[in-house]
Amino acid sequence: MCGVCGCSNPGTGGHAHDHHHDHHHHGGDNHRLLRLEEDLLAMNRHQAAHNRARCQDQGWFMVNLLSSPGSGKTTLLVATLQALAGRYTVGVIEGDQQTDLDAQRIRATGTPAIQINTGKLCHLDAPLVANALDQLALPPRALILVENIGNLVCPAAFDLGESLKVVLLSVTEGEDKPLKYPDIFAQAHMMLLTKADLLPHVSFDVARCLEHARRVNPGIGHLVLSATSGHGMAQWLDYLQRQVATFGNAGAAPLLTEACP
Ligand SMILES: Nc1nc2c(ncn2[C@@H]2O[C@H](COP(=O)(O)OP(=O)(O)O)[C@@H](O)[C@H]2O)c(=O)[nH]1
Ligand SMILES: [Mg+2]
Repeated sequence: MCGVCGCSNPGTGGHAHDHHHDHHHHGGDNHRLLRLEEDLLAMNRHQAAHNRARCQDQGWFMVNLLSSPGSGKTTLLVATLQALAGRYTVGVIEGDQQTDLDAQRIRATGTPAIQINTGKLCHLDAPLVANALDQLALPPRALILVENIGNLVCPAAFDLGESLKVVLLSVTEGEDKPLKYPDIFAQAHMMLLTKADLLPHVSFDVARCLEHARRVNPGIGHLVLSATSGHGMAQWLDYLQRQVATFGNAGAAPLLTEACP
């Protein structure tokens, strides 16, 4: 989150927001902001633990997709849903500050989607996801794909109760991003280098990017793919299905639907 202003608490402080101050911040204010931030994160952790327990009870495998805006999250989701059609019961939670454009793209595949509009908030949090889970009302044994708000900073601080964190980085964004925004790469299980079809046209060193990512997270997985050309999609789908199967084997019921061939 915005560590300076507590951006989910309008009016508590400030930068780059449209509230105004007629005073200077003093030590006391900073202390109060820090307390607010700690309280907020503690509250989020508490709700995330509830979400995780609920997913475990229901046999729901929840994936959190994280990236900057435009890296290709929705395009990858649509391609994934089309490729996996009929294999799983799936629900999607779409986070954006405004509009339900992404939810519409998802629903066009026949998959139920809940759009969360966060307004000024720059990340999804666990209470918002709990509410979306209520609305999705999925049956037991389902796959839940969450598209977080496009942002490489704030979503890193908010556990949603997911089982898998996947960070997308498109090859047009530069291989230095894991070093510049280490928190999100440090937490992710998997890094997807997207828009691989553009590699011939941009200066992006895949090996270097991987080296940067491993510097902040030695255990991070990686795949190079393009949702539009299909390059690497088979590996991504295979990875996702293996994660789902592992989750099933770890105690929750397997997620394959009756309709699965
Ligand atoms: N060339 C190319 N463009 C892509 C690819 N994936 C997404 N895009 C484009 O990138 C833009 C942003 O994609 P979108 O999925 O909306 O990104 P999001 O904001 O992360 O959800 C759109 O114009 C997509 O058509 C890809 O694999 N290759
Ligand atoms: Mg999107």
